[in-house]
Amino acid sequence: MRTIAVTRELNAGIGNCELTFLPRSEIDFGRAQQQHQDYQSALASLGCETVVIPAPSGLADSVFIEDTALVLDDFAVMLRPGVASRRPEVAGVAEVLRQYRLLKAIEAPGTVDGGDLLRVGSTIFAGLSTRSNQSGIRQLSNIVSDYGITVETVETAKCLHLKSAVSEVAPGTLLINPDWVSSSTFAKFELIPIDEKEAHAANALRIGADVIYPSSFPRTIDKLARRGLNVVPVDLSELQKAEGAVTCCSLIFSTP
Ligand code: CIR
Repeated sequence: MRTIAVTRELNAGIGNCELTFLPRSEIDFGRAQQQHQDYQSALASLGCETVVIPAPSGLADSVFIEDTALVLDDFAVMLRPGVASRRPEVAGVAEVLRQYRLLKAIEAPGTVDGGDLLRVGSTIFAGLSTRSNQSGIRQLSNIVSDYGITVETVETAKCLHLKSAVSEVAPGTLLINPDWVSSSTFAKFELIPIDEKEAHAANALRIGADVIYPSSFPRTIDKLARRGLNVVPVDLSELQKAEGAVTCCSLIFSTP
């Protein structure tokens, strides 16, 4: 099996990105491009074949490709992002994913951002957030239930997406910010709390036995390393100004 990482080029208009919890600050486009390049190199160094989709003009947030689709083993679900400005991103991603998977879709009035979907084994935890609504989560649940996958809704309020608050760093081991999401929801898993001085540190991208992770959270990196995890640090400081993180810049899946 090959591991594919689909990414999307950074849009020159990223300075006009959507922002929910952060104030707007200037993004250095050249630096952001270099950081995005380094992120893609990190994916390649871990054995991923990267497929890069061009970014059409006008789609300021298109680099955050995770929010447009959920790729599962047998099919992919094209999502319907919670903000209208991001919905035109979906079509270009669908064109690429249809080469690998049968496509299903979330329809209006449902909305789901991929950042709200945390898959752990046969469960998808779905964040009910400013971006993902009951209708979207219900549709997703109906789509995946035929394939033995269960959807559990998790309320989020203090952060953009569920995966801002919790992500998987090893099979059955979750990195969590317990101030942003209830630990009791994930009681059956091994939990690693982030360092409390690094509120945004719970988003990690697991690629097999390795974890791509922002270099801006050194205290939490120490914690992960002490647990024996192999952390591959990437500097994403410019994309973090756009409320981006490591999971949101790729769609990762296996293909023969
Ligand atoms: C947005 O607000 O939609 C973008 N500026 C950031 C999206 C980040 N997506 C993610 O973490 N899945």
